[in-house]
This record gives sequence, structure tokens and C-alpha cells, in this order.
Amino acid sequence: MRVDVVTIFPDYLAPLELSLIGKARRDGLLDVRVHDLRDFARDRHRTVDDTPYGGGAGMVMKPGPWAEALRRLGGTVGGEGPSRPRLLVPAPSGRPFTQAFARELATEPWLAFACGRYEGIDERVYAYAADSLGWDVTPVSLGDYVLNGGEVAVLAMVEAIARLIPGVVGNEESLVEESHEGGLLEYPVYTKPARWATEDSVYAVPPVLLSGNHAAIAAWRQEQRLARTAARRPDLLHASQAVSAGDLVVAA
Ligand code: 6GU
Repeated sequence: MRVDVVTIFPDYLAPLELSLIGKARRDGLLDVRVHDLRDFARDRHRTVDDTPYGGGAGMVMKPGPWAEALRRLGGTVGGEGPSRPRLLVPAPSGRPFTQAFARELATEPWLAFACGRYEGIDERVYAYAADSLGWDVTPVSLGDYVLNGGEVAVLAMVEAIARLIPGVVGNEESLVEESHEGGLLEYPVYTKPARWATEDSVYAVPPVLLSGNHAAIAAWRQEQRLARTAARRPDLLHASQAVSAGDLVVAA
């Protein structure tokens, strides 16, 4: 998969060189290219923003540099591979980014992210990308809170998407995320020592996990998943699950 990121803070994307994403890049599974929007400004000061029409606080990103940056992405592709990317625009007003959406995006051959700062990007840039470049444009949001810009959101989204590309993580780990595919939250996990003492307390592992009784362990884990989901994310429970969760002593 090819991933282009256009931003005024290329250094913000440096963590994409680390860990599994960095490995995927070195293995040739992921081709990440970060571009500085200011390189596409025409003036001496490399200006990318201006005051909003209609008034109001803050600055708006100018359409010219964005159009040039996006147009040049399309122009850099060779004979092979997809001719146009799917453009994702991180913004609190976007489509909610979910595990299901990540799965959909993981099948795309080419993604481009347009990172806005300030009050956002001039709306005409999206019309230009859709109408003149023929790209599919999707505003996307991580949740109901406001970040200063799209860069941190891109780090999260690229990680969530890339780990779903075959070969990026092992099979075992890729099953873990099924917990968020519209299902229940994960059960709590423990490792050695079974009896862990600090200066003022002793913390035990739930005895059932040491019992060797696989049916009892599976039942306990399912109960924990229900209780956790009821306590933390009741919105994920279906009516039938809510009934059984209501019978449980709800864990925090
Ligand atoms: Cl995807 N971008 C920005 N700038 N802010 C956000 C967001 C995205 N998701 C939540 N807040």
C-alpha cells in the first residue's frame, strides 16, 4: 500500500519509521511518503494560510498550495499501480474512524492524507480533488474531541490500517482486534507471578486462570468481557447481551 501525507509539520510523522510500521516499510509492504505543504507555496514566505472570508477567529489554509500538492501526488505515479489515491481528510467533522472502516481502507492500494491546521482547509480544495482530479474524498474523525491538526490522527489511522495488511503483523495478534469489530471489549489478562506483592498489598491472579479448567476459563473470560462492556461501553451491547450483563456484578 502507498500512503502519502501532506502536512506543514513533516517531522510530526517521524514515528512512522518505528516499530511495526517501520518494519513494514523496510519490508516493502508499505510505501509512506511525507510531503511539506510549504514546498508547494509560490511566494517567498511560503505562505499557506490567510484570514477567513465572512470573519471569525483563526486562519484558513489557502487552496493554491493544496491543489498544487495534491496534483503533484497524482503526477508522481509510474506506469504500474493505481492512478489515483483515496483522499482522507482528518477533521472532527468527519466520518467516524472505526475498526470496520480501517478494514475497508486496508484493502485500498493508495491512500493520501491531507493534514489541516488552523481552522481548516478552504472547502474548494475538496471540490478540486473530487471534480478535477477524480479522487474519492472522505473527511474522517477519530472521535468527538478537537486536535490541533490532522497529524496525530494520521499516526493513529495509519497504524490501525497498516496492521490489517497481510504480513505486517503475525496472525495471532491480528485476531485480537476482532474484539472491536462490533463485538465486546477484551477480557483482562495476567502473567507471572501468580502472587505479586508490593510494599502495602498482595495482588492475586483470579484463581480460575490457574485451575487448568479450560471451560471455566472461557466462561469467566466471556463474563469479564460482558461486564467490562456494560461498565465502559454500554453502547456496544445488543439487547440480548444487556440482559446477561445486567445479571453480573459489573467490574469497573
Ligand atoms: Cl481525525 N483530526 C483533527 N484535527 N481533530 C480531530 C480528529 C481528527 N478526530 C478528532 N478530533
